Amino acid sequence: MSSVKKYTYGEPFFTEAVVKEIERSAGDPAEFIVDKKARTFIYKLDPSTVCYGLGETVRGMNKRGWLYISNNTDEPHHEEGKNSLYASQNFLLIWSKKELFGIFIDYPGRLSFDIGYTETDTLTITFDDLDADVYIIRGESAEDIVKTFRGLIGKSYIPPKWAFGYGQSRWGYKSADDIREVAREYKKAGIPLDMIYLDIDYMEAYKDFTTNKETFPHFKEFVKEMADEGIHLIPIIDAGVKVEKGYEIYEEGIKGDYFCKDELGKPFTAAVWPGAVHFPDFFKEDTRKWFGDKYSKLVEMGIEGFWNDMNEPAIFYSDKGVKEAKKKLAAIPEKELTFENCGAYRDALSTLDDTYRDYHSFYHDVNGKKVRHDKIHNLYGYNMTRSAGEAFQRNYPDKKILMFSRSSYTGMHRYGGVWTGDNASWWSHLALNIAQMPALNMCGFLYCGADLGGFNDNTTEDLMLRWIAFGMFTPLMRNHSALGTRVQELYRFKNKETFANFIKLRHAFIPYIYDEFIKAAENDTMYFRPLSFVYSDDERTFEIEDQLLVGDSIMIAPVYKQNARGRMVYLPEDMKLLRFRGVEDYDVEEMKAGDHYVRAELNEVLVFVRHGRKFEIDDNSHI
Ligand code: MIG
Repeated sequence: MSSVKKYTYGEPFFTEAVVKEIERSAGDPAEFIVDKKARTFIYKLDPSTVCYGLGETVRGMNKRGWLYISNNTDEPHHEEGKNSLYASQNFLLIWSKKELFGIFIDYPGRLSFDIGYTETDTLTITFDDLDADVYIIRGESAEDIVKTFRGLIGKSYIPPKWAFGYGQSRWGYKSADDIREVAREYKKAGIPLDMIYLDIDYMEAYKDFTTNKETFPHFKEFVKEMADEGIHLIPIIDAGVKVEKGYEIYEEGIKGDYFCKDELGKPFTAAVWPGAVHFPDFFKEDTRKWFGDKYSKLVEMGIEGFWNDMNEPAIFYSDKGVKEAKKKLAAIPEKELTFENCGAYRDALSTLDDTYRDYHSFYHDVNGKKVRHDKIHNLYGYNMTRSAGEAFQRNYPDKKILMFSRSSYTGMHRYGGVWTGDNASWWSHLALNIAQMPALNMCGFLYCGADLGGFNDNTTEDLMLRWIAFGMFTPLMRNHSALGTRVQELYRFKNKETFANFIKLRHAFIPYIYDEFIKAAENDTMYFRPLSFVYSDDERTFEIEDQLLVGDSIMIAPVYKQNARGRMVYLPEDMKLLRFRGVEDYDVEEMKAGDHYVRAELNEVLVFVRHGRKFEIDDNSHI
């Protein structure tokens, strides 16, 4: 039997994360010591307590032992020391030998989860403002609790089936010819390719919903040309709208009063890629409708998928920031080359992109009420993506459009998926990718994936091979990298044949992957599960963060260490190991429960089939 209790504090903002009416319980949740003055919820952690959840964050699956802050941030360095990434999912599963429950905190402002960080045996949740709905979910098992939570927040977004193919992306494809070259080289190498992503370079001066007439001429025909090659083009859309007289979106935004305002009631201005931009106020229904309808400009040219970026929103700097920096610079004594002055120069400029200041200086119009951005900050990307999702449902009710976003909050999972942003070409980020997937799934985000091969820094061929061997199980399978880094299209490497085999394997796995994905979406279950969710009687499984159950039938144990030719794998039950080198080239081995050192060469993909389950592949699968 599962149960949900809802406790309301202060005046919660209506986030629309929860779609189910739950009656309000009186008092405080018995699980926590609530200190309203300090705005904290405190829970004593048992030595056996494991905490799962929080969506896409740094570190491992068990969130115990670190400080996580829900504060959506354009954070391009996903190091262990970071507290916030792009998204906030305030769902935590607390699981010890003594008890098991979930907590969801529906609060769009800054919220911190000190999970045994300050004091190893204490979980302290601290709110900026105690205006929140707090849900306590109980159930018989972790899966039961997740299912109940998912029932509260509504069904997950389902992308078109072709979006389960393989996509190539890179920041810096400058022209249609660059894109053609990618398509051609993939073909030449015999590596299947289903999508090419268009990063900001396809636009004219980084203006949303424009296409560059010089570098991407005859865009509609170009989209068709690629479609004829079996390739979907997926353009990026950024949150900020360029301030430019005569630019349709800007003019309409001003006329329709669709932008966020500053203290004085003028459209708030900040600098991002296009230079000065205004941010659409996605909390207004008419803004959402207006902006969402603009995606049709590209849909009418044959586009069937998008990725929403910079929607935390990311801000490079603002007028206020520049003024502050100038003032600080002016105060530094001239000509004195001292260590202190060096620090002062640095400090003056480093506060240029102080988003804390900027998020406190613009406002939204929520049903006629002025709400300062920081109070509802974590909802911005959600509402941008919602604006698109609502428009797609309205304008193309019979069509499925691919949509995923960088920033998110619970509720956005109904409108799109997510990618995990600017990771790096590091082995540790392949491990991070593994740990992040089930955490996202718990919170309703099923269509997700990371930049395969790594975004920042230079990749290596072996990292790419291992990452693709894992990425072929993630619903969103995209190779993406940053401008200036080593090129990493699969045809650039020596082992083209292996890469071709891997992508063909992905295709052959799609019937399984897609079925399991749809099952998870329809039944509010998880596509990726930690082992402990299924084998909770086996204590060992709580410590395994580098193996995952994928759907109901299989387990994977990716290799994520350089120069490793295998790894230790823990089998909680007898399983059958399928060792794939290609769609038709695989061995089968029966394996007993327990610890094993399992060889896995760079050209192999290992699938462990659970006892009594089936894993069928389709060697003729096309999408
Ligand atoms: O400031 O559009 O996370 O995927 O390639 C960087 C350029 C802006 C950040 C995204 C990344 C994308 C990049 N964008």
